[in-house]
Order: sequence, then C-alpha cells, then structure tokens
Amino acid sequence: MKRDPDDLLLAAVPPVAETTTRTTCPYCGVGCGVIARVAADGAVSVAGDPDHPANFGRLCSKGSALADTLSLDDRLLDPKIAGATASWDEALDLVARRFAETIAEHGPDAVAIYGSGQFLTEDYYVANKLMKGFIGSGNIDTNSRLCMASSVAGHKRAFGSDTVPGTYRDLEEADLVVLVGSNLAWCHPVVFQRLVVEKERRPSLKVVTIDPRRTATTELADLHLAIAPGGDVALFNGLLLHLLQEGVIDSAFVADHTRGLTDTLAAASGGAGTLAVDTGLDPAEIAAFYALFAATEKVVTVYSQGVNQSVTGTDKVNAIINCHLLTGRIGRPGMGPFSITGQPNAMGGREVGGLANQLAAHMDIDSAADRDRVARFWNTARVTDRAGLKAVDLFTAVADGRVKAIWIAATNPVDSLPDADLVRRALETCPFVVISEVMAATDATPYADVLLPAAGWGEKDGTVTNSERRISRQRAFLPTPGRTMPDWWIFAEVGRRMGYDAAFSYASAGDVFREHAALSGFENEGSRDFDISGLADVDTAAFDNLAPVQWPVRRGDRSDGEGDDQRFFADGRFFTPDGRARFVPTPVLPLQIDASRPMVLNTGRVRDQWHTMTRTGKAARLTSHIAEPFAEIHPEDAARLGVTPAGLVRIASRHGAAVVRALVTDRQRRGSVFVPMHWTGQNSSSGRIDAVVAPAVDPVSGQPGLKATGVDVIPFAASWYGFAVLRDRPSRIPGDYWALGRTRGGHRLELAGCDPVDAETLLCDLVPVLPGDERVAYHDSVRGIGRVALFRDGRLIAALFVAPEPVAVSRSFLVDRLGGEALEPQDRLRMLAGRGGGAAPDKGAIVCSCFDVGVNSIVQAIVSGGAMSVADVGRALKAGTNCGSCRSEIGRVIDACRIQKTG
Ligand SMILES: Nc1nc2c(c(=O)[nH]1)N[C@H]1C(S)=C(S)[C@@H](COP(=O)(O)OP(=O)(O)OC[C@H]3O[C@@H](n4cnc5c(=O)[nH]c(N)nc54)[C@H](O)[C@@H]3O)O[C@H]1N2
Ligand SMILES: Nc1nc2c(c(=O)[nH]1)N[C@H]1C(S)=C(S)[C@@H](COP(=O)(O)OP(=O)(O)OC[C@H]3O[C@@H](n4cnc5c(=O)[nH]c(N)nc54)[C@H](O)[C@@H]3O)O[C@H]1N2
Ligand code: SF4
Ligand SMILES: [Mo]
Repeated sequence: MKRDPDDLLLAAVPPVAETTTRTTCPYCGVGCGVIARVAADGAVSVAGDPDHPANFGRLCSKGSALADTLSLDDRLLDPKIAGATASWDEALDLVARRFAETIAEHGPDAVAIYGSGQFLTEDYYVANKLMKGFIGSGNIDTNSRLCMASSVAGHKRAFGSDTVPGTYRDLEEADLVVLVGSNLAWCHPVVFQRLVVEKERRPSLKVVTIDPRRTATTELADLHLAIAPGGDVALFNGLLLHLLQEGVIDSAFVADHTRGLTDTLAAASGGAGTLAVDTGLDPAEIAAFYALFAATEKVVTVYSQGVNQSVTGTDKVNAIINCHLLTGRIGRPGMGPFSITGQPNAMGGREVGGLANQLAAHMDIDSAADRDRVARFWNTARVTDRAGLKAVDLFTAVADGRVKAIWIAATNPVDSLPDADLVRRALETCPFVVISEVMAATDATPYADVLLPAAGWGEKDGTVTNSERRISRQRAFLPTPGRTMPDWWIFAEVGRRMGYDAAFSYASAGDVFREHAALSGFENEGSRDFDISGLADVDTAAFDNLAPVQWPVRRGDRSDGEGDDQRFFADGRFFTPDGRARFVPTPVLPLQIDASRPMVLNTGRVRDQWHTMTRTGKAARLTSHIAEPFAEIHPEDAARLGVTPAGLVRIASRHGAAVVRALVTDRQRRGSVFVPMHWTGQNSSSGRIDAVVAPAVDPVSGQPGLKATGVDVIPFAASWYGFAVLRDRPSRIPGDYWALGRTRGGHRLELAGCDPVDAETLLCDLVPVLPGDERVAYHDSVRGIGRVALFRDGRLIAALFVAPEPVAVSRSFLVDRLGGEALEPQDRLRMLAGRGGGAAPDKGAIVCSCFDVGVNSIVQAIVSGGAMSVADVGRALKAGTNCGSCRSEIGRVIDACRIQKTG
C-alpha cells in the first residue's frame, strides 16, 4: 500500500486529550526508556520509564531535555530539488532516475549510501537491502565505521561473530570495572549512574579508568591510568603476560574453548620498547592495575572510543579480549569484555549488516553460502559479491570521481569524518548528492542536489537495539510535520521506483521488522548469534506493544522479553568454524602520527551535547553547561606555547585548522590537547575539529584514528575579544572568531578579531537597530573597552562587551537578563556592568543544567551554607537531583573548596 503524504497532512489533527507514549531516547547506546506525554494543548514533556530495564526511570541531562528540542522552526519540512520545494514524487523519481542512470553508465559501484547508527533498524534494513541486494553494490557504509568498526572486527576475530556477550547488570555484579577509553559519566550517563549507585552500596567494587585525560568518569575511579595516546595494546599485552606469570589462567577453558595462545604470547612478549615507555605510565601504577585485575575474578572491561577510534583499534580490542579469554572471564555474571555502543542503534545497524563489509543478519559478504542464502530470502539475483568502500575510502572515491552519486542519511560527514574539508570538497564536486535530514540547514545541506525531509524522533516508529542487545520500540507520539516521512519509507519508495516493487512494498515499519526478524532465523539453526526469529510473527498489535527484549529470541523461545539478562559464551561455544574462541596476536606498534607536529590532538564529547548539535544545540539548558568549543591543554604546555587561560588557540595539522578557546588544566596529559567534536560551521567560525583530524585508518577495521593526530598548537593573536547576548540570531557574524549558542531568551555569542573594532558598529552588524530602540554605551578608548546594550520597549534585546583581553563579564547574568521584563532607565545603565549587584548575584558557569545552578551558587552553599556533600548541595539548591549527570562535577567543586579552606 502506498501512502500519500499529502493525505497525512490533512489527517494530522491537533490532539484533544493528553496522550502518554512509551518510547526510547534517541541519543546514546544506553537506550533508556522514555515516557513522552503530550498535553491537550500540544506541550510535550518527558520522563524516564521506570519499567525499562536499561534505565529504570533514570534519564541524563540530554534525555531530560528532549522536549526542548522538538520545535519545528529549523526543520526541513519539504523535499527540495536544487534548493526549491518539490513534491515527493518529483524528488523520489529524480533520485531513482539519477541512481539508475549512473548505474547503467558506470556500474553499481558508482553509487553509494552513507547512513547512520541513528537510523531505526527498519530504516537501516531497507537501505542495506536496496544497496546490497538490488543495486548490487557493497557501497553502503555508515557512521558506525567511525564508531564501532574496530569492535566489530575485534569481536569477529576473537568470537567468529560480532557478539557483545554481557549485559549492563554485569557492571553491577562485577568486583572490578575497568573503563578503557570511555568517558562513561558523560557519554553513557545512566549506565554510569547505575555503577555509581552500586559502588556507593558496595565500596569494595573497584573502578579503574584508562584514559589520557582525567575526566568526570575518573572521579569515580580508585585508580586512573593516564595512558599515553595509543598505549593500550602495550598495557593489555603486559597484563596478559602478567596473568600468565602469576598463574591466573583458566587452563580448562583455554584448552577446551580457545586457540592461538602460543602465538599471542609470543607477540605480546616481542615488543621492542619497555612497558613504561609504551604506555607512558609509572611502573607502580601499572603494577597496581595488574595486581587488581589478577586478584579479581569478576571483572568487566568496558571500552569505547579511546579503543575503537585508533589506527590500532582492532588490536586494542583483541588485546583486551585476550586477557578475558586467558582467565575464562567471559559470559559469566559480572565478567567479560564489554564494548559499549555509542549511537542509539549502533547495535541494530550491525544486526542488519549496515557496514560495507557485512551482509544482513550477521552473515558474511565473503561467504558464498551466506550470499546465496540472503539472495534466496530476498528473492534477488543481484546480491553483491564483495565488500564496498569503507567510509573514509568512500569519500575519497567521491572526491576522485569513482563514486558519482551519493545518498547521505542521518549523519553529517562534513563535520564528523576526518579530513572533513576533503569531504566537503568531495560533495561539492560530486555530480549527484542526496541528503535525508530532519534539519533544514547543516554544514552538508548546501551540497545536496536533493534534500529529503525525514520524520524525526517522536514522529517515527520502529526499533533500536542498545549496548546490551536489548531491542526497544521507538514510538511516534507526534504527527509527522510538513511532508516529512520516515527514512525506511523514503528508501523503499526509491527502491520501488528503481523497479523493485515487490521487494520494497512495505506498508509499515512493522512489516520491515517482521522480515528482518525472519531473515535472522532463516537457515540459522544456532549457526549465527543474531537470531530474533521468535519475533518474526508479531502482528501489528504485538509490534506496537513490544516490550524491551534482549536477543537472541529464537523461534520457540519466550518472546515477551521478560526474565533474566542473557549472556553469550557461558557454554564456551563460539561462532568460529571449530567453535573455539581465538587469541589474536597484537604486536605493539609505535604511535603513527605526523612527527613534524609535536602535540597529539585527541577528540571526543562533552556531557550535554550530541555530535553535531543539530538537536541538543536547540535546548538552552544544554548549551548552558559548555557554550564554546575549547581545547584542554596542560599548564606546562600552555606556558611553553604561550597560550593563556581563556585565550584562543589555533590547532593545525596538514589537513586543516581550527580556532577554539584554551582551557588550561592539569586534567590533560602533557603533550596532548583535547577538543570536542561537536562544533560546526552552523555555530562557530572555526570549531569544526574534524577539518584538522587525519584520515589514517585501522588496517583491519577501516576505522579512523580520531583520537590521535599530530598538530601544532599556537596562540591565536586576537587584538580584541567580545561577548554578546542577542535576542535574534544574527544573519551575519563579523570577527575572525565566533561561537554562537542558544539561551532561553535568544543567543549568546563569543567573539574575537585581529583588526581593531568599534563596539557600536559591531553591534549594528549583529542586530538591525530600529527607530525607537534605546542604546546605552560605555567607551574607554584608552583601554580598548566598549560596552553597548540595546533596548526595545524597555527590554534588553542585545548587549555587547568588547575588550583587549578575554571579556570578564558574567555570562549567566547577561543570559538571564535577555528577553526579561522591561527595565527602568537606571537599571538599563546597570546592564553595562555586565554582572549583577547584591540583588542579582552572579551564579557563575552552569554546572547543573536541569535546574540552572551555577558554580558560584554551589560554592556559596558549601562555604556559607555548610554543605559538605553532593547530597547537601542537592538539598540546598536541587542541583544534581534530577538526572545526576553533574554530580561528579559538584563533587569536584566541593573538593576544590576543601583544598582552599585547608591549604
Ligand atoms: N554527551 C554525549 N554522549 C554521547 C555522545 C555524544 O555526542 N555526547 N555520543 C555517543 C556516541 S556515538 C559514542 S561513540 C559514545 C562515545 O563515548 P566515549 O568513547 O566514552 O567518548 P569519547 O569522548 O569519544 O572518548 C572517550 C575517551 O577516550 C579517551 N582516549 C583518547 N585516546 C585514548 C587512548 O589512546 N587510549 C585510551 N585508553 N583512551 C583514549 C579520550 O580522552 C576520551 O575521554 O558516546 C555516546 N554518548
Ligand atoms: N574527531 C572526531 N570525529 C568523530 C568522533 C570523534 O570522537 N572525534 N566520533 C565519531 C562517531 S563515534 C560518530 S557516531 C559520529 C557521529 O557523527 P554524525 O553522525 O555526523 O553526527 P550527528 O550530529 O549525530 O548527525 C546526525 C544527523 O542526522 C540528522 N537526523 C536526526 N534524526 C534523523 C532522522 O531520523 N532521519 C534522518 N534522515 N536524519 C536525522 C541530524 O539532524 C544530524 O544532522 O562522529 C564521528 N566523528
Ligand atoms: S543515558 Fe541519556 S542520552 Fe543515553 S539513552 Fe539514556 S537518557 Fe538518552
Ligand atoms: Mo559513535
């Protein structure tokens, strides 16, 4: 049945009564259950689902702010061809025709799809089926290449399948949790909260973090190893040898269920360097970690992007798994290697085989039998017989003209791929670019020949699978706005228009899900780990009501998802041909970066933003935590390089450059800088850090080493700095440096420039001044200080502060004044002070974004209010009492106050 989106528009009637819908958070791989309420007036609110087994009612700051991201103001609501609004028929016909023509002329490998772990499983399944099964090319890859590819490759080498054996509960049942290259507190906050609660209850539970930086996660750790970038293989090789030396081996498990130990031990002991040099760690710290690991049976090693995003990422994964295999600590409660997934459906994407080197349902593209099986199931003769191009290579192929038509969906490669300026050039020259998006403007949309408006979270239906293999429903609770349509529908429509009507005539997401589930069980009989054939017959009602369920769900198994957590490999049976796990030799390689550039650029995430900020950037309370791109740099490096705190730094590789704020801190390792990945051309002049990141990839997985690029760091010589609050988004922002963020009443803007500037002229560039507007100003031309505030009908609509050094006004004070009540004339003048008097104290940088509590308020509660603990601060200010994501930061403020008091 074909749906006409225009009918849907007419059918969308405003809600009349409150509705409550259970769904799943669209951000991280924890996969928290969310209850979304739509009030009769259309207002949306969200709460954690107390019955969801991932979060039991908790949400982090990002999940709690979901309702703030649903406005339609910047959404893409219509299909566009060359920038002009078009009908769905025109747009879909054009995509189908151009793809078909390109294939006819240049072959199927001249087209490609670049997708996303933020697809629902149904979207992913259809896209993959279209490319691998009917277009007949392997050229569908996804942002999971930047995220999970090394884990997938490591799992396959060790287990013969891409299996995450454990469950979240294992972290709570463990006696030792080792977090390698994972900032769990900020990136998987609800799993982190579960760990925090368990450690409070049972202090004997030890936590070790292995990360070049001290992070919010290390606050929980008993031991933090500030490892040298890339030192992980050496560290875990050393651990393997230590375990052997100490006799901490499960000999029966190794003998009966593994292969390859001898070669692996030889490789582990063959390193040229010393452990201390290779890891950059103090031998005593290493010894402490090894002793703890050796002595603790129940150990879970959680790893994330500090492991995967490395040119030795697959070896890092296997070096970790080797230690678990040697000790037989896998598949049992509280034990195992645990690759925690990043995106909400990173796991689902692997199930459908969304990566260029996979086939559907955990089958292998390299296996003739698997290809034949999938071809029979899909009833096609065109299944591709070889892997396609992996993300980094794919965009190189676009740049050099081998790929002539590309369809990008639910990802922002112009910002998130390494060597991002090359990606931008590739799209500029590519003859045909299609982008499926929810937003009207991203850094990629200007290069699209066709823009397809996708339905977003809350508007679309389907499933996602979280880090512990739990499939949950995402359910629509809002009508699809404008002409937006779900991604699976868009892919299916193009498939039909390319002539594959029978294969793509799905009427609903449930139809797609049933087919996916059936394929997982097709001729499986226990040979493949991924099997959800027990769900293949769910009818519409059962699909709508599907409770969170962990796979496998084999036909005949219970299919209600209730019951115990399931683990793989408890029986010692793996998915290799002989059923044995493999030890994989992981030789230590030197860090491969541009040696002519002395600093190592590390990149990653902050607590309250999601990737390229298209959604979290809309929520003022999420921007209040960190409003500007920054570089963490060690004080000694800063001094040596002439970088001043809160000054600007230019970070450059041979690929490109970025300019960001310097955050001088000893939490950073010497020799490294850390820059978040979130800022783009939409909200900053030059914060797109992936323009700087080198495109070197892991030879096994093809995953780029996004955590280590050789860079130069130099102070950015600004002659003036500025800070502004603006009710309206400026259409053009002058200055050599800027970063723009949302606030409740408008926007906040950090600025800097090299050429001299006059504050009043600058303000007029930012805000069209109307007759009748009132301006108050203060100028000190000797000191280069200018302050201007603009009022309309007595209300503050803009204020700008310019100074020759970073402007020291209270951001939170000014942000709160914007869009407030009309002010008396004498109060308008006071705005120029840039901070509140006694009646409006400066609350300082926001720590708790849920309750808008700043650091100064917390310090005051500690110093004058006698708050001694995070709980006391919570009682006094509510800070940290909603999502809890800021509790470790509050703890740090308490510690800092103690040090000041005693020191
Ligand atoms: N707030 C927030 N949460 C998110 C996301 C988000 O955008 N924002 N994105 C989600 C996604 S898709 C992902 S993939 C996950 C990522 O989750 P994480 O992997 O936890 O996050 P990152 O900040 O990318 O990197 C983790 C840490 O790796 C460290 N690291 C760098 N190099 C090395 C190294 O050589 N060895 C070791 N051991 N550590 C190293 C970094 O210093 C960093 O602290 O987060 C998910 N959750
Ligand atoms: N330097 C550096 N680079 C990195 C990383 C790093 O740590 N360092 N991490 C890498 C990792 S792990 C990841 S996962 C990637 C993430 O990088 P991206 O995937 O590029 O980031 P997002 O901002 O999540 O992009 C998702 C896009 O899809 C849109 N969107 C949202 N919902 C929908 C929908 O339902 N349908 C459609 N069609 N579109 C939708 C959003 O508006 C947004 O533009 O970044 C990678 N890049
Ligand atoms: S931890 Fe936060 S971002 Fe991740 S799924 Fe849960 S609420 Fe969403
Ligand atoms: Mo990711």
